[in-house]
Amino acid sequence: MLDLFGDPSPGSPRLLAEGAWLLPGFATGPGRALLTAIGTVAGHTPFRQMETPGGGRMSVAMTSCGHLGWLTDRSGYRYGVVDPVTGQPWPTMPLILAELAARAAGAAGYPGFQPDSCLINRYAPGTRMGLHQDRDEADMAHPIVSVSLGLPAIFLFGGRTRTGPVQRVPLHHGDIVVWGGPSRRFYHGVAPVAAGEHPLAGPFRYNLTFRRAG
Ligand code: MD3
Ligand code: FE
Repeated sequence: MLDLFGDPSPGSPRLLAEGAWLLPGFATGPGRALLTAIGTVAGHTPFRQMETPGGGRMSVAMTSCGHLGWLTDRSGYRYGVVDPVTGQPWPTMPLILAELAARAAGAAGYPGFQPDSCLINRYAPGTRMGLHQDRDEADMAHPIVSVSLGLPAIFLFGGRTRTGPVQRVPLHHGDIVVWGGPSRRFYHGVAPVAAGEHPLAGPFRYNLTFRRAG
């Protein structure tokens, strides 16, 4: 069968870099339930395009669940316990999300991962994320678990410096990447998402990023 959205069955883990594992299709089975959980979270705390410290606006729409949510505005990047849009704490992390993240981390060799933050990124066609490092978390020893859903994207994965070679890794619906060890500090980004229609997610790519932020 012609499958435009990648292999729906889990594949063998692939080492992308020191400490970074691609788990192909690890989240394909629960994909529909994960998208439902995203909808529930977004019903409480809507997707928004946040302002950057430089005064631009992010093309990616974001929201969060769990104790801490990632924020950017004119005063900088940080984690916070209150959603500035609702004035309320972020919604509790749905159990299906927390359990998936812990299982994926365990499968990649990081047992006992208990995320306190899940950033939900929503990419419309044409949106991208420039090369950056994730360094707003208190303890960088914890891994990051990233779950891709909906439209595919090309993930850009560099090294310790912004310049230098960049790996291009296609990520499909249901793929999980666990970033730990040295790779935790590597530069990374997402190439502009191509237009399309995903059977479960419609015209969007979603990425869940689980972190121990506090
Ligand atoms: C590699 N999100 O939200 S997740 C982000 O697809 C972010 O939405 C991208 O980068 C997305 O910060 C990529 C994959 C990812 C996340 C964290 C990393 C890759 C990483 C930290 C270190 C190295
Ligand atoms: Fe990142």
